[in-house]
Order: sequence, then structure tokens, then C-alpha cells
Amino acid sequence: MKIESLTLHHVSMPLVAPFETSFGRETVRDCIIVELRAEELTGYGECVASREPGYNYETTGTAWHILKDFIAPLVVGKDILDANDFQKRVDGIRGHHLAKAGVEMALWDLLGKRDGKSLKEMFGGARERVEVGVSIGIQESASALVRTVTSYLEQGYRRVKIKIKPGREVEETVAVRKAYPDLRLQVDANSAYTLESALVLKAIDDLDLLLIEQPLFEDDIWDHRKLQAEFKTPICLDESVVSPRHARYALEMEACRIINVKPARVGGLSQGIAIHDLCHAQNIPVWCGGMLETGIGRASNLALASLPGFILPGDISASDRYYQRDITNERFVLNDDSTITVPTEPGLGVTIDEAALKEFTLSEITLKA
Ligand code: OSB
Ligand code: MG
Repeated sequence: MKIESLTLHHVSMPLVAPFETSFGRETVRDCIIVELRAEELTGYGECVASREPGYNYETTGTAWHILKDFIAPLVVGKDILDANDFQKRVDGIRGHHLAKAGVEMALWDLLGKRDGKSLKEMFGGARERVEVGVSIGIQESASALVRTVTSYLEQGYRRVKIKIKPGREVEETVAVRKAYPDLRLQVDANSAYTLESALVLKAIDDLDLLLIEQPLFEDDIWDHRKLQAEFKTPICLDESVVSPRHARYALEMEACRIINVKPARVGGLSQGIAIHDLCHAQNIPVWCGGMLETGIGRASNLALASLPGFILPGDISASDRYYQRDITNERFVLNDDSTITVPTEPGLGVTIDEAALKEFTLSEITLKA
């Protein structure tokens, strides 16, 4: 499709509750909404780079720069065939996967709208609803955490992930496990440990956790291999897997037994699908991670998680877990069986609440051919 224009909207949205991880505490969430126009259609994508470089090196600031000064000139006025064609065009830009992924998502939305197909259909999704869980930030105390877990279980979530950091892991995880012996429970450290300090996690290795996510450095694969060899619980990599190639390295090294697929982190939906395919062929479970997405990114995650290899519940919660007001007219709700229904309308299958988008926009720019 010949891309006529690319618009960037830097938005900032208040979260319903603060979200604290080992790398910081967020009360508002920034992102960049990418809007592509072609053939009288509009496609939307979400670049999930945060305000600060705590999760990885990208920020809304670096993504804005890369999108405006390097990606837009390779896209605007160009006839782009599909996601692979887009990836080839931006291949010379090293890294900056979150920035690239935002544009790839908007391209999928456009292509789907043109062809009258949903992303799920285009991907070959196998499910109409996907199993989901909730990711809970670090709370004031272990007892406060148990109360928060309880409130999400009352809402119907049947899988819980808790964020941990050094000194805030053993008591917390033990308390949740004691309160809920059969709960599908997992923990996420967001790279807060070293090979030495991670030995404290031995104390939770017998708690029948689904997985321990990204305990070590965000660019590490090798030390994770050493750690996995010491643990019964599967190690799951998030930050360290930045491409399908890294997924292969991690599996060949036995650095993990599970991979968290975030399409943004690996440079786009096409790359996330490639990791799914690699893992599926080797019976390695994958699940879809989250970045506190708006309705746009949430729709995209649901479509991806409908692929057959996504056998563990995703970090894809209902809209009300994140935002009182979202920028899509559609709000995602939790079904009784702890699933969310995958959109079926063409493209992402969501429409923009223009007034909400405007309310949350800090700045915007349109680049035309
Ligand atoms: O590590 O999975 C993570 C949110 C922001 C940055 C990193 C992570 C997360 C989450 C939230 O865990 C998942 C969600 O969107 O619900
Ligand atoms: Mg994670």
C-alpha cells in the first residue's frame, strides 16, 4: 500500500493504580500512537516505549526521534507490500525495536482493513478467546499483596504474576502461595538479580511456580543458562530475547524453558510470530507479555496470543485493570473463564475514541510525502 502520511501522537494516560516493578514506579503511562494513512484508510499502531529507560534502553523520546527522523522517511510516500517488506526497509536501523514495532502494527491494521481480514485471520489464529492473567506490581507489604491478589481473583483472574525485587520476593511469594495453594502463580524480576544474588530465589523454587521471569541482566543469556541448571522452576526470558535469533540462542543454550513473547521487544508482530513458530516446533511454551497497552496494543496482543503455541496465559488483562478511560471505543472485558475474546473486525478490530486520544495527547506531528 502506498503510505500517504504518518502521524505520531505522544500520549500520556493515568493508570488506575500505580504500577511498581524492580526498575521503578509508574502512575501515568506514556506511549506513542502511530497513525498511517493509505488508500483512504487509517491504520493505528502503538509504540510501547515508556517515559524512562527502565525496562530497556528505548524511551518515548528516543522512539519519537527514530520514528520521525529515520523510519518515517523509509515509509512515507513508499509502496509497502507487507510486514516483511517493512522489515527489509528498516533493517539498516539498528535496534530500536519498540519504535519499529509501532509502525509494523499500524501496517497490519491497514492491510487488514484493506482486505477485510482481522489480524487473527491474517496470523492463522486458532482460538476465539485467549487465556489471560494479571501482572501485579510490588505492593506495600506481603499482606497488602495477598489482599491485591484476592481482589483480582474475585474479578475472575485465574493466573497471577507478581513483580519481585531483591528483598521483596521470598516473604511475598510464600505468602501468596500459602493463601492460594492451587493458584497458577509466577514471578517477574525484570533483571534485578545477579547470578550470586539470585540464589535467594532458591527459597521459592519449591512453590510450584509456573515460571521465574527474567531474573538476570536484561542483555544476558549465558548466566541464565547457569541459573536454569540450578532450578527446578522454568526460567522464562523476557528482556533478553530481542529477536528470533536471540530466541534460538536461548533455546540452544538451554538458558530458559519458556519465552515471553512481546512483539514490540522483538521489533514487530512478524518477529513475534517467528519466535512463536520456532518455539512451537520445539514444544517450548510461549505466552504473550504486556506493556500496559491501550486498547490498540491490547487488540494486537490478543490476535497474536490466538496462535496455537501460546499455551500459557498472557499478561493481557481487561481494560479496567489499566485505564478508567481508554483511547479505543471498545473496552476489553474478562470472560467468566479468565479469557478475553479476540477481536474479529478487520485489522486490529478497534476504533479510536478521538476525544479521548485528543485529551491524552501531549504532542503530535504528521509527516507527508
Ligand atoms: O516485564 O512484563 C514486564 C509492564 C511494563 C514493562 C514490563 C513488564 C510489564 C508487565 C505488565 O508485567 C504486563 C501488562 O501489560 O499487564
Ligand atoms: Mg517481564
